Amino acid sequence: MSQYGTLGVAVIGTGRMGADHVRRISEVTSGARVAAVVDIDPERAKRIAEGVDGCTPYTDPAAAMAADDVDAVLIASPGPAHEAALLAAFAHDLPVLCEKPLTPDAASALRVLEAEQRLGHRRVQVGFMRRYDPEYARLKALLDGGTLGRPLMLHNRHRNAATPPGFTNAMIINDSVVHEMDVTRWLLGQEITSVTVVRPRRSAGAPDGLDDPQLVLFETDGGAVVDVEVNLNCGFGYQVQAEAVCERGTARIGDGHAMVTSAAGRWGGTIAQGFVERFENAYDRQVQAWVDATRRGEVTGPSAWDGYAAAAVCEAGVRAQTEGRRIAVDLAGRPPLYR
Ligand code: ISE
Repeated sequence: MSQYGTLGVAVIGTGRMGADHVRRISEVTSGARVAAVVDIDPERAKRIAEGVDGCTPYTDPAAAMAADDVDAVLIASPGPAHEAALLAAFAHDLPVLCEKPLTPDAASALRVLEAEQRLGHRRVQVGFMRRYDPEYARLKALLDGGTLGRPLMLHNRHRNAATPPGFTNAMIINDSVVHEMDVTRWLLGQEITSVTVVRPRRSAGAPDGLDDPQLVLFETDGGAVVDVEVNLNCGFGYQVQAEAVCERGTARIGDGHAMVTSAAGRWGGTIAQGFVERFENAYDRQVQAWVDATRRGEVTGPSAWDGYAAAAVCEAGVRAQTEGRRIAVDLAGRPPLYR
């Protein structure tokens, strides 16, 4: 690819997120095209590739990465397949946008960090897309500006209409609360030092075997306390809200007041029904930022370190859930590449 040429992206995994990224890169993103799609199901890969000009289907990620027209990789396969795909991308020294999780556990995330350090330069952006949501970005700018003083608490609400079949208690932490782990670290610029999980009675709306909702508490190395209501079968829609309580004021996002109607003696708005709808803009901006940075020869956004730190906090979170007590986060030292 020339410096100003179109970036040829291989999309690894064509499930819900992967297929949505293929559509996004083809129809929304500028400066990039989908050069390859990879899926273990050859028919699915072929079907998706047929819909995109000049796109080749593969079943093996390494084969796609070796292709001449592939300049960068978007990993959207299931979490357990990420480590192998990341290491293959490093072997070809290709830039990567990796959907969360970086890998499913802290030990494998550390191996990825070590491999990236052996390369000697950052290659990975992790798909913590909330950082690209305009409301979160405004909250971050406000906190960084310091006019409200230091942040003391962060109240978060993470509500989904319903969980998909097979959703487990560990997934409440690893799939859902992981987003608040990342935004807490990012918004506050602090590391999470411990996790506690408290559970009210189960909602009648929770499927068998799932303890939903839960209240998750983080403490940070900057002395902040953060709570997360994670409520994944609330029935009424998808809501993600955050309120920062600072020394001289508070700031809240996620109320969804983009449009309020008044009619027939009532006022109100609508609630998004899923994360693809609520965060569509954030996904678009995330991929565009990755493509733009890659074409400039830069790596920006959440790093492999952020992916590892989230994995370490998730491990504490799952233990806090099962052991019913406050668990300290076991975090390795931050290597110079990520400072
Ligand atoms: C899902 O994997 C996500 O990433 C969504 O943002 C989150 O709201 C949902 O609970 C997760 O299952």
